[in-house]
Amino acid sequence: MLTLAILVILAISVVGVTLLLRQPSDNSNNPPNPNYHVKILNKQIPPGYVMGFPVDAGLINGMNVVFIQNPNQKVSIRFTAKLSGTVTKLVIYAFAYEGQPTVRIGLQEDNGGNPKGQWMSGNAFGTIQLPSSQGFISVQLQSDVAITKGQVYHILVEAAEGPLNGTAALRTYQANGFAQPFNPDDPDILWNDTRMNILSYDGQSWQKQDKWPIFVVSYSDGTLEGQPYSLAAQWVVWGATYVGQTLIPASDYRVEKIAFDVSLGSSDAPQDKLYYQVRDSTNKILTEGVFAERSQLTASQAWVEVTLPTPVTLKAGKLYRIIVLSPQTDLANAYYFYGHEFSYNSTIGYGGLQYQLTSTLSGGATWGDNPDADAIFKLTNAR
Ligand SMILES: [Ca+2]
Repeated sequence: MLTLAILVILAISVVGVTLLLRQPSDNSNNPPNPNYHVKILNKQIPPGYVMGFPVDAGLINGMNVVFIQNPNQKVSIRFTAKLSGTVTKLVIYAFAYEGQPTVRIGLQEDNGGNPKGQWMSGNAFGTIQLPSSQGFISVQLQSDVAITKGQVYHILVEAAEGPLNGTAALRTYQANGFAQPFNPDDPDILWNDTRMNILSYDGQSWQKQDKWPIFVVSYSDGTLEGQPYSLAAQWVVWGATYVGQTLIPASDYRVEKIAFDVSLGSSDAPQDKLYYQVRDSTNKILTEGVFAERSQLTASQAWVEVTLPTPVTLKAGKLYRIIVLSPQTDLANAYYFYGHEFSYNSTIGYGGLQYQLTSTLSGGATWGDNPDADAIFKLTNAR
């Protein structure tokens, strides 16, 4: 079993590396989709306040899988409903590891932390034969079901045939982050869910896996909730390729510390150190400096935090880019910059479309924002 998991992780990390070469789109300096409503709160931000997208401190790398090999085994994605509504469809990230297994995916109520053992509405599930290609799997429920904000539910996955014709695999994050990335009340922060987890059943008892789940709940009115990323990925920083996060904060901040999750890449030692910049929507550099010396970094991803010489003001509703660069380094793969991507739906990723991973291949002349990805980052308000 361990060998299987490692093979899958290796396969997934190969996918991650190919993404490094993805070309940014050419929507330079445009704010996100103008049809998207930008939320402005103008909340009073206290000194020392920290915000950003650290799921699990951002340091646990990679993906994992949970297997279902026979009808005794089940997997649950436990979550607290963020919304009330009528659920019509469930989405998970699953595939056939071997054979052509057919699984049932549905909703159950909670009973003391575990699934209750019966489908809501009698048949609030869908059945699907999993493909061997990895991807989001969507099932329509046989019967729609109302769920209530604040209540705990389980998306239960089990064999729909006996014996199971193969091995089903659910992809999860290794990270024990228990949050939905998008918080409709305040896009600047995560929506924490202390009850979120992955549970697995071996035929005897339920066990918590402490993994960050991948799932989306779709309501009859078209709204969605869940954790829509499916890939822990890295982007390269070198030469004219800079990477960072675009943000349109919902409140005013006076930022004095910036942190990203970075590492040395796979090439030889970079010639230049890493620098940071904060730019506004006109591409003007508001502040810049050294982000990390080469000697500070290793091949393992780690938080690097810098204190700005003078705090920089980020105004609610205005677009900013916070980026890292190494302009005198001419080795591709010199530095890696980490984030999460392949969002099932970009509007329920971290910060919705107000926050997006950004990159340039032209030394900052034009920028391409990536609605389906967000950097791992942290900002601290001045004290
Ligand atoms: Ca986002």
